[in-house]
Amino acid sequence: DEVEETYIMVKPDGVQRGLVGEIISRFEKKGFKLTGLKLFQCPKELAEEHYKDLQAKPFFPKLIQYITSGPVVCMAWEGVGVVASARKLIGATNPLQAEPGTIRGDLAVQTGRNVIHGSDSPENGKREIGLWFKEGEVCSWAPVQEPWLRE
Ligand code: YYY
Ligand code: MG
Repeated sequence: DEVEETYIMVKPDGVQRGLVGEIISRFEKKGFKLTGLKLFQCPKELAEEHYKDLQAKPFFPKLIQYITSGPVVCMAWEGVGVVASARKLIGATNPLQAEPGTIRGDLAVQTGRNVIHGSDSPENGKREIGLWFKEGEVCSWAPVQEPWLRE
């Protein structure tokens, strides 16, 4: 089992709706390690780079408009299997199809306002943390709960 990193972001609707604490809490309680955290107003160029694989999609301009419409909360989380597990905690892209108990399933109703981003692979986790965080903004630390999470 590999230690992975994932980039998690509360989108502007999640910040505006006061869901930041609730969302961070779900990852904390699961037992993952927070290694980076900041509130940030994203420039258009960064949003376009982050979503560059979706450049050709018809919804791309609206997506960039949405992500840059207010501050986001940028997070880096670390753990064994954290990438796939975070995607499960987040739920399906369309919140109406997301299972109850997931973040999108519990807290959102529309794909265009789905409150949170999570990296889709360990490679993209590294890439996105590198995009959104500067050198020195990601911390390496040892949580005291570690022996109580893993035998
Ligand atoms: O990884 P995830 O966020 O679940 O979905 P992606 O397919 O990577 O799309 C990124 C982002 O784009 C999605 O969270 C909302 C938006 N989007 C959209 O507005 N309309 C679609 N039909 C598909 C995606
Ligand atoms: Mg994606």
